[in-house]
Amino acid sequence: MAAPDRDTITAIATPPGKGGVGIVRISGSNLGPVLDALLGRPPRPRYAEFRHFLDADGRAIDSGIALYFPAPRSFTGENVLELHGHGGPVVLDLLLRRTLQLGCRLARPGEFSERAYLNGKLDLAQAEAIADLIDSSTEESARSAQRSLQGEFSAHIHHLQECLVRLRTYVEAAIDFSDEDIDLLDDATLGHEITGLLDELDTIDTKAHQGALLREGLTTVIAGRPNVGKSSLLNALAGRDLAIVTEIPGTTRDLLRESLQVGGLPLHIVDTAGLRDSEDPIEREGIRRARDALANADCILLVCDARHTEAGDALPADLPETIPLIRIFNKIDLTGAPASLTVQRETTVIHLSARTGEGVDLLRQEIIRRAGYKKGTEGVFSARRRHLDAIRRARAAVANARLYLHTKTAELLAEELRAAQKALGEITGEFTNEDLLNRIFSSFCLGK
Ligand SMILES: Nc1nc2c(ncn2[C@@H]2O[C@H](COP(=O)(O)OP(=O)(O)OP(=O)(O)O)[C@@H](O)[C@H]2O)c(=O)[nH]1
Ligand SMILES: [Mg+2]
Repeated sequence: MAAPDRDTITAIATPPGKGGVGIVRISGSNLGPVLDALLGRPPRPRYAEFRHFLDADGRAIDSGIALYFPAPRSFTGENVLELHGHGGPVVLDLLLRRTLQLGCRLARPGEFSERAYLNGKLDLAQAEAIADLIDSSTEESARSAQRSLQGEFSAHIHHLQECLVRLRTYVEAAIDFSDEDIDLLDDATLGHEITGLLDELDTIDTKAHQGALLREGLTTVIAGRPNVGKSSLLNALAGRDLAIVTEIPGTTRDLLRESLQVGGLPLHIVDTAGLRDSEDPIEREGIRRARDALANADCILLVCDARHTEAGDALPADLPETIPLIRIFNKIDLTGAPASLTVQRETTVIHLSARTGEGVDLLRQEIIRRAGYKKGTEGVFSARRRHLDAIRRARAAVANARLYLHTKTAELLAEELRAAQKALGEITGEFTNEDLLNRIFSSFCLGK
């Protein structure tokens, strides 16, 4: 399939600053005039050629390696030219301006990858993996992004989709022949296949969940009444003196964020202003921000003073109920109680001392356990929340399909299988709307 005509885009592909080599990348349907004007004549395809990069008067702006990849065998699937010159901001800027003068347009962030996707060089999950690989903050997340980029994640999704297509064909046949004597839905293999599909969706969910955790980390918000030791707990978890700690209630007003790694899991901890009714406008704003942070948390650490268990029992009003919560009784050094982890009415309760550090390790382990993070899970893919969401929707649809198989409602069964296939298609980009594509690619860096 030939790529549709698109205008020519240009960008500096190397990071800002000075370096040995700087690269300008150009992609478009028709590079002829640019090649002639900039290089005198087109370079031999796929060979590194040393060339002068010329300005309008035929003088060299810089010289270096020109690499020409004619369509469709290029990153974007279009004609691509890479100019590897010297990595100085001024010389690269001159070269970029020259390409603009020749009619190229400055690429939007992620536009090269977007074209690669639109021209079928990559699917959406792979394109996202490029950004994830570049953004990786740990070795493990880089490896998982590489696996997704190589197409391992997409291959699993395609396999599931093929199973769904097979099942749908079978079920649609059952609907078509429903007047006949044979009941196709009675076939035991159909039930087996659906169960097998659910198992596979569970496996992929686990791997994708680990990948999403590695990529995005876990946002944990520390909340509670003033003076209970929230900032002290942040400092204890971070292992350094980040937040101001005083005996004055209402010390913290702004949100304080710190990213750390706990056993390989990226953990974003947010310390907040103590929750109480306050007349002070600054503190009130701090409390408003605290509530915002709470609403977006993956996990809440609700801190109380171990000496006031009664007051601690009263949850601050309108704490989001759906977010997992760990209840912490701090300052056990003042009560003499030992550090402990117990489960009370389905809530984990940890007694610790932020001052002495006793029990803080129990909390670290509990956060990792809660996140469902297992270091060293085999074959983790880099995945995003939108992938997890799609996998879960597909799983729910297949689970419904199984119910409809039992009740022999073939039309509804077929409908659920169709919904599952559509949900999985969102991952690889077969069913994706324009808005989502824009959102995904605009988060890429420039020149990618
Ligand atoms: N003995 C003891 N004191 C603690 C402990 N944790 C915190 N404190 C003290 O309690 C006081 C309040 O601590 P902070 O960490 O500022 O409390 P906070 O919850 O952040 O308070 P606000 O920011 O005002 O909401 C300080 O005097 C701390 O030294 C602890 O584990 N043991
Ligand atoms: Mg504080």
